[in-house]
Amino acid sequence: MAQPQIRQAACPLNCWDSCGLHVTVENDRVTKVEGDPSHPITQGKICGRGRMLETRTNSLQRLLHPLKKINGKFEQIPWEQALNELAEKLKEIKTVYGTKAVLHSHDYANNGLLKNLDQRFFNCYGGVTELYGSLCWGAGIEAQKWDFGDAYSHEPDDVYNSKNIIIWGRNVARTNMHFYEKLIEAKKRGAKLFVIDPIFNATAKIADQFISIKPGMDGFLAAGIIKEMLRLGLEDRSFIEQLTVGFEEIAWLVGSISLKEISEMAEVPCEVMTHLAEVFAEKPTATFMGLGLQRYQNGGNTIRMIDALVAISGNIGIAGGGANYANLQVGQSFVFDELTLPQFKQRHRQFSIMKQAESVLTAKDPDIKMIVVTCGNPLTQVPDTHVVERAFSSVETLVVIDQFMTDTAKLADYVLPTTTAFEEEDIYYSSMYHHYVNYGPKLISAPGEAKPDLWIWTELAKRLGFGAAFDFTRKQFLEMAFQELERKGISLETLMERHTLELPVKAVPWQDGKFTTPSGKYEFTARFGQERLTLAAPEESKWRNPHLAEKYPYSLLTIHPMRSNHSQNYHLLGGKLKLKVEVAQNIADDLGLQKDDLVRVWNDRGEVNGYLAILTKAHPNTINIDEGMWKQFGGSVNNLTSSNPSDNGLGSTLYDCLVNIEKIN
Ligand SMILES: Nc1nc2c(c(=O)[nH]1)N[C@H]1C(S)=C(S)[C@@H](COP(=O)(O)OP(=O)(O)OC[C@H]3O[C@@H](n4cnc5c(=O)[nH]c(N)nc54)[C@H](O)[C@@H]3O)O[C@H]1N2
Ligand SMILES: Nc1nc2c(c(=O)[nH]1)N[C@H]1C(S)=C(S)[C@@H](COP(=O)(O)OP(=O)(O)OC[C@H]3O[C@@H](n4cnc5c(=O)[nH]c(N)nc54)[C@H](O)[C@@H]3O)O[C@H]1N2
Ligand code: SF4
Ligand SMILES: [Mo]
Repeated sequence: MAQPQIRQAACPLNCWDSCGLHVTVENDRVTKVEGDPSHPITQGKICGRGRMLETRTNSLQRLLHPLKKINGKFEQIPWEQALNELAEKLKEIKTVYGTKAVLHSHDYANNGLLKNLDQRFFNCYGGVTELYGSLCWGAGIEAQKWDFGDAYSHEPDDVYNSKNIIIWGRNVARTNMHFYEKLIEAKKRGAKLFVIDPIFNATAKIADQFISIKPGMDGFLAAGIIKEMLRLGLEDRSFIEQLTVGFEEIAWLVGSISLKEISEMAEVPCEVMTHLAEVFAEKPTATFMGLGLQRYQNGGNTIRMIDALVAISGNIGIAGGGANYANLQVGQSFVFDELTLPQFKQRHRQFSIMKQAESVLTAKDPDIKMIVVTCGNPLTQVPDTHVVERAFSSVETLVVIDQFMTDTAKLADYVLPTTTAFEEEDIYYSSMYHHYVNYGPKLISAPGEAKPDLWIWTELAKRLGFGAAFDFTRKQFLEMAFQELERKGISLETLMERHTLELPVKAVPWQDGKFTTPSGKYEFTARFGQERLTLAAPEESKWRNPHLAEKYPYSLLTIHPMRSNHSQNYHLLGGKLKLKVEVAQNIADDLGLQKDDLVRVWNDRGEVNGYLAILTKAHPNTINIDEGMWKQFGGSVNNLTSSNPSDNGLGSTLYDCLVNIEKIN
């Protein structure tokens, strides 16, 4: 028996934190996953989802062989047959209908850099129908591009320079645990902490002040704070005059509504807005936005209004300040085009990721003949599940590459088993929070016939006549993406040796006052002839849709689960899982509902049944059902959500959702 060895590795999960790991390996098996104490940001601590990578790797539910559905039942087939048949189909589609008849449906279930090579495959094939936008953060990213030119955050330790810290719709304690640790430390060092959220979450519990808000109304709240700031003369005149354009427009906009009206709509008292104006003016004040905040039809405008508040208060480009949302600088360190070869794409069509199902059902010239799903589980994660199910069942060939038999995989004609992170080499980073890239070596062999995604692309490429494009080792692919970094003296070799490296990004973005907008300044105004910054309520609200609001009086949030990364862990948790419907106290009181009652939550799109829990101190008329649940455990809450895109077209409206609720037997 070999002695257990502790190896350094990296968490692959789509998460703010991108942790360094210590993985115990014994006889070609992973037996434990812990934190790597030497990682500069994550410092030896990891969450339950990270520890469960052990269960995920060793699970008896892993897919071990290629499967083909024959007469409605899956049968095991050899890889050779699966690859030959798929290559034949791809050739035929290309000749008869053109390559755009293939849809590549993907998400970002794995943060590995080499996961992007699926695009290399589809580009070399000739270009397929791809998805644009993002269910996750699309509205906010686009909003910050209009305002600043890009979406950049301050480096993690800069929070220790802040006098005030505003956590605006980010569930830090649950989704971003290392930032939570920093918040506790910043508080010890004297910073004041404010949490703005419809839910009194674990982060709210450590706040100096919790501001409860009606879901989707944060743009109004920001406008109210700006209004008070201008009334009290607290704005940063020199920043506004020297470094921005369009201030008159926003001053006019906030002047077009009274503080009282804002207070009534956002359900936040006037004096709270006055106080927050003073807090923002007491610089430096750092604002950390979450992603839940912008999953509304008005999501782009919400983020723009919050950006505007941060700008007007003069908290841009200063240590301890910032409109922190995402940190795209991190990913921009790598040369993606070398990996994905966009120049080989001859034909091209795009569907909105939100509307992918509707688009599949209505596509013409050509219609969709094949869907290939990678790093995604659309049947659980994409809004409006019924339509997704119809669309994904409607095509001639559905191919799903996954590690487990997910709800999406169950619909497939071919299911291809893939490796988990410890069975392949890659590097991992997240453009959400910190700016360290981690190396994840291959630690163990894959079980059964599971193969890396890259192996699958390579084998298909050989059969389709573009094998040369994949004739590289994993290390050579990583080197391609590292070209820019090598020029700056940061080498892949060093990363492989040290396991984590700091990327050369700006610690305090926009400090030089040079923005990457067309005007070179911060822009309160529109870009590219797009809509002006506006004050808009959510689509599903009494202001925009009074009939709907009468029928469905409650706002449904579908936030990220504590113990699972989206749909990735539920089947591994064990025990009897129950779908939990969390409601604000007033709903339980008004409807006479009690804890553990079986309830039905419904709207025109669908329904979900689950057991009631009370959300203490949540904003009135708010309900939450965590996302990611599999059919067998109660079903995805996306049965209820809308596939409409956000105002700027690039984000989802997953939380812009009205429902009703009743007790059932
Ligand atoms: N445990 C766990 N952690 C995760 C993930 C996971 O699945 N599980 N997923 C990872 C991924 S991919 C992402 S994108 C991030 C997301 O990280 P977060 O942005 O922190 O989480 P979300 O669940 O998207 O958003 C939830 C927060 O937004 C609040 N919220 C919702 N609507 C509004 C609103 O209108 N106004 C305000 N002010 N607040 C609102 C919710 O009450 C909640 O506190 O988390 C990452 N980390
Ligand atoms: N209602 C509602 N819906 C949501 C959200 C919400 O807040 N509310 N959040 C949205 C957000 S922020 C996000 S980011 C998306 C996430 O949506 P997805 O990325 O689709 O969700 P996951 O469950 O993380 O992963 C999907 C599948 O990828 C597989 N997978 C993991 N690693 C690999 C790999 O290396 N290769 C391959 N081929 N497959 C792999 C997993 O086994 C899993 O089945 O969901 C969105 N959907
Ligand atoms: S899921 Fe996030 S917090 Fe948990 S171990 Fe992975 S990177 Fe760290
Ligand atoms: Mo996400």
